[in-house]
Parts: sequence; C-alpha cells; structure tokens
Amino acid sequence: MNPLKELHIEMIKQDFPILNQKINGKPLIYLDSSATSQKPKQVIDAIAEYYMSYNANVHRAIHTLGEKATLKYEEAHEKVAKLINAKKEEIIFTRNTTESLNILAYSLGKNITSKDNIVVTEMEHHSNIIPWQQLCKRTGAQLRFIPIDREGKLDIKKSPIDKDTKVVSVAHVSNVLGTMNPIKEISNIAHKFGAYCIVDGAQSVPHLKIDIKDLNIDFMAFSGHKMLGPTGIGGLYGKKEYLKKINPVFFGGGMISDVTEQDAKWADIPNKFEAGTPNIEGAIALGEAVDYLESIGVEKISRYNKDLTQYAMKRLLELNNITVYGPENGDRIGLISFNLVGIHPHDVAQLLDKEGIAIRAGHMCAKPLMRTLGISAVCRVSFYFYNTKEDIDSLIGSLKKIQEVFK
Ligand code: 7TS
Repeated sequence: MNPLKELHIEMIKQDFPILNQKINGKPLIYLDSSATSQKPKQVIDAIAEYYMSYNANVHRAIHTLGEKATLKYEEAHEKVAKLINAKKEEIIFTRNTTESLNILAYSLGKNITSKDNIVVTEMEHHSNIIPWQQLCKRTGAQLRFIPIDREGKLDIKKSPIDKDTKVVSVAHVSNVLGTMNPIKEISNIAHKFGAYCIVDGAQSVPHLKIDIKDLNIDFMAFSGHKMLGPTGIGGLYGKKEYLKKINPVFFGGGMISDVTEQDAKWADIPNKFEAGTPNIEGAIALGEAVDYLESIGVEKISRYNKDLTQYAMKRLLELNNITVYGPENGDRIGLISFNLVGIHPHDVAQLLDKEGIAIRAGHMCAKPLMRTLGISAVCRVSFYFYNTKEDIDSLIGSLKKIQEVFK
C-alpha cells in the first residue's frame, strides 16, 4: 500500500487539539516537529489524570496514591524499554537528550586521560559536542570529528577512530541534514578499537523502529518531547553491564542502598542514576506517548514519514534558486533544510508564519556544521505523521510567493 495512504491522517489529527486552530487567520501548518512534536490529547490527559487522581511521590509511600504513582512510573520505564528493545532497568529517565549526553560525558569521563581521544561527527547538535569539549578540557583528551562528504553523509573512510579512542558518539539522524547514519557500521568500528558507542537518538527515536541490540550500541540518548511526550522528560539507555559499572553523577535521595556518615552505596540500576524526586507525570505521559506511537505502529509511521520527506524533497527541488542540504534521496527522514538564494532564513520563516506555516530558521544548534557548509543559517521544515502532502503543497505555494516578493 502507498505509505501516504496507510494512515488515517484526518482521524489522527483529531487527537492533536493544537493543530485545529488558525494562526494569522490561516489554518496552522506545523512543520517544526524536529524542534518539538505536538502532543495528542491522550498524553495531555495523562498529565491531568496524574494530578487529579493519584499525585504522590514514587518509591517511598505505602499509601494507595503512592503505590499507583510508583506502579505507573515503573510501567513507563517498561514501555520505553520495550519500544527500543531494551530491558526495563536499562532505561534511565533524564530531562532530555542534552542531560543524558552530559551524564555520559561526566560518568565515562572519569577514566579518560590526556592520551585518549573522543570521536563525534561534523554533523552533531551542540548537545553532542559541548559536553565532550568540556570533558577534553578537563582531561587533556583530544576531540576528533568524522567528516561529512559533499552529499551530507558521513565519510566513514576518513574516520579518525583509533586505538586511543575511548568514546564514539554519533547522531542517528542529523537535525540539519536529515541524514540517517550507518550506526551498525560505526559501532562495529568503535568496538573493534574497544571504544564505547553512543547514539544521539533525538531525531531517530520519534521516526524509526529502533532495536538497540541490532544496532549493537552501548548507550543512547533521546528526548520525550520530540516523540509526542511532554518537555522535561527524556531517556538514557545504557547496556546493563555498563550502567552497573559506571558511576552516577547526581547524588541524593532515591539512589542509594545504604548511607553512613562518611560514605554511601548505590541502589540498583536505574535508580542509581535517578537521584531526587523525578519528573513523575512526565515519565507517565511519555509512557502514554509510547502507547500512542505503538497503537499507530512505529514502522507505519516510519514509512509515512520517509515518503512525506521524499515528496517534500521532490517539490522543493522544483523551485528555482533553492539550495537543499543533505542527501537528495535515500538515507534521510523527517526533515529538510534549505536556503532560498538571496533571502535570509529569518525572513522566510517570518513570512511563512504570516501564512500560518511554522518552520524553524537559524543555525539549528549545529554551528560547526554550518561552518563546514559555509553558511550561517538555514530554513528547516520537519514533519511528523500528522502532516500531509497538502501541507507540503501549501508550503511550496507560499515559498513561491516569497520568492516573487523578493524578486
Ligand atoms: N541532538 C539532536 C540531534 C537534536 O536534534 C537535538 C534537539 C538535541 C540533541 C537536543 O535535544 P534536547 O531535547 O535536549 O534539547 N534539536 C532541536 C532542533 O533541531 N531544533 O530545536 C531543537
């Protein structure tokens, strides 16, 4: 079946109350899901239900409310784990991808010395660069980059991974180029040299069926708010044996098995990494988001998004005076960055907003990549399964109008 007909989008859209509104007198077309996705009412209701009927702290109360909150919080670990084929105790709830990567940079950083190097890529978001830069400054280790080729794919042949590499941390899908990176190939190289392989899944977990075992990775960071969940909740997957071995970076209540005046012993995973009262309603609502994704089918969502991205690519390339970044077809999903020749991305975004179309413009928190591409900013359209071909057609119509205005 044609993937674009596989989903009942008009019915699905009913679940997203925010989409049913006008912006500047025009029906809202939301093309900024890579920044944050919209939320179905099932997720919004889950937050309200927690506060209206069983608000209580987790892992401490004997009373009914506390037991229900704990059960739902634990269930959320299980749901997220199942989504990526991990074990329940391998999922740590954090605030977002950024926090997950910072935790790793601190925790794995304990054993890094000035002889070592850390490898990332030229297409990383700042969240997967700066924590490693800071680690390198603390330890004297070297930060290295896998370069990109002219098409916007990783040039693995030029990989700087070697016997002194301790960590390889790579975006699964680039938030600028949309490129899907060959994670299995990279994890094989990393492991051959004895390095940890970390995946920044911020842009992939919302769109792809992830199997962390098949990818053969050691850690993965992701954000709930990009996959229908609320803000302030994210995840860190870690292989059980490594999570058991490495040290936590936050200390306090809820993460210990015993404490004396001068020392403490850590609780089992994942509690060891979840110090303090967690984002209980966020975790529960993320569990609801996972249920929602699975009720539609992650594979169906993936096929739909790939096809929509391909359609958008075809339509964008029909325009004159446009530069599109990243691979033109094949290994990409969910988003497209471009520039209209002679028109600043901020002007494009502002004029589209007047038409009710929300896109992102700027450096996308990927300044090193912008420098590699020789630009300072891009326009980026990003899609989710509540978008349609008609949304893309409206975008193209509005872009043509903008080009006319600037002629
Ligand atoms: N990694 C990638 C690949 C991302 O796209 C983002 C956010 C992050 C990490 C950080 O996620 P956070 O939830 O911790 O903030 N990317 C974007 C974006 O492209 N537009 O807004 C946020």
